[in-house]
Amino acid sequence: MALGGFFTRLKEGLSRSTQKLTTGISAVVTKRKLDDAALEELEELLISADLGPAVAARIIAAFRRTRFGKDVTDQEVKDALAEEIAAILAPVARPLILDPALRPQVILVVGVNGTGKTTTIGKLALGWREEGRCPVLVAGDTFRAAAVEQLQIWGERTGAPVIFGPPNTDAAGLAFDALTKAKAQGADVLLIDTAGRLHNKAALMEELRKIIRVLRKQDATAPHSVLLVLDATTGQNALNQVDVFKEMVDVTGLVVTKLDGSARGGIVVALAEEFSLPVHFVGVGEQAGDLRPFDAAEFAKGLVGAA
Ligand SMILES: Nc1nc2c(ncn2[C@@H]2O[C@H](COP(=O)(O)OP(=O)(O)OP(=O)(O)O)[C@@H](O)[C@H]2O)c(=O)[nH]1
Ligand SMILES: [Mg+2]
Repeated sequence: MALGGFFTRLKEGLSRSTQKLTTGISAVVTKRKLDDAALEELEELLISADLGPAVAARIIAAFRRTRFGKDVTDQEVKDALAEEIAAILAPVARPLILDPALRPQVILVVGVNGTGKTTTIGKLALGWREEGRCPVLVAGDTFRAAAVEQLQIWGERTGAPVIFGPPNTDAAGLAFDALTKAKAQGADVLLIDTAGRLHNKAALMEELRKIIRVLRKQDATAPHSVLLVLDATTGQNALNQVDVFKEMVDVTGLVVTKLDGSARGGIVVALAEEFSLPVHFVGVGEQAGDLRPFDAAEFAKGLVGAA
């Protein structure tokens, strides 16, 4: 798809977040100078749009320096906001690049249940297949039969082999075997799906750590990426999820899904500010083509309706 096409898709996906911000901006700046009261309202708006208090304070301080007491239009405020937001996002907008020297590059996909792990794996596999790479998928969520089936459907759609075991197989053992097979096949990427919910946090931590321990018996550098998938509709809760998973495993990057179903796209800005973890991809729909590399300027413009 052409880049222009993607920007349209991103804008559509972000429309609920955008609408919330733009309606608010119009209400604040219409026929008014950017005075103390207006800046305060703008700050509240940014916080309510999930950008977080630290980001909101920083943006308002910049506005105070450059535009205080001036007559401003909606468009000027949106453009300036987009610029400030893009500057915050730029350092975390880092693509997930496959290292051709790794055969395979092992990617562990983690996150609480329902955030979009399995769907994201399917979308990634499709994208890489289209680039002529060979991904292999592992159904590491072995507790639910439906989880295995869901990954198999993606396997059929993308032509990527899916490695799975009988119900309740040990996920670490399965991952170990999958790595052996993927190596033998000369696969480029091994994408490991994991369970989002175990009976408690300690059990989930033990399971994830065991998968990593076992993989390292074959490849001391594995997993090469640990992707944490976050659901934008959960808003501020996504921040807690990063804290929890960072404690369990060495998260290397984020994927933020369901931006299309949410007015909480600002959470990506709060995540960037708080954790500085790379944001590799954003999900703006359920379809295979709806996972996109994260672009700071595009996202910022889409979010505030600047373009
Ligand atoms: N609208 C929208 N829906 C999404 C997106 N990503 C995933 N979904 C949907 O979210 C639901 C949950 O996705 P899954 O991929 O099953 O999530 P999961 O993390 O694997 O869930 P568990 O296996 O239960 O832990 C599915 O209905 C997906 O189609 C997105 O970017 N936008
Ligand atoms: Mg799943």
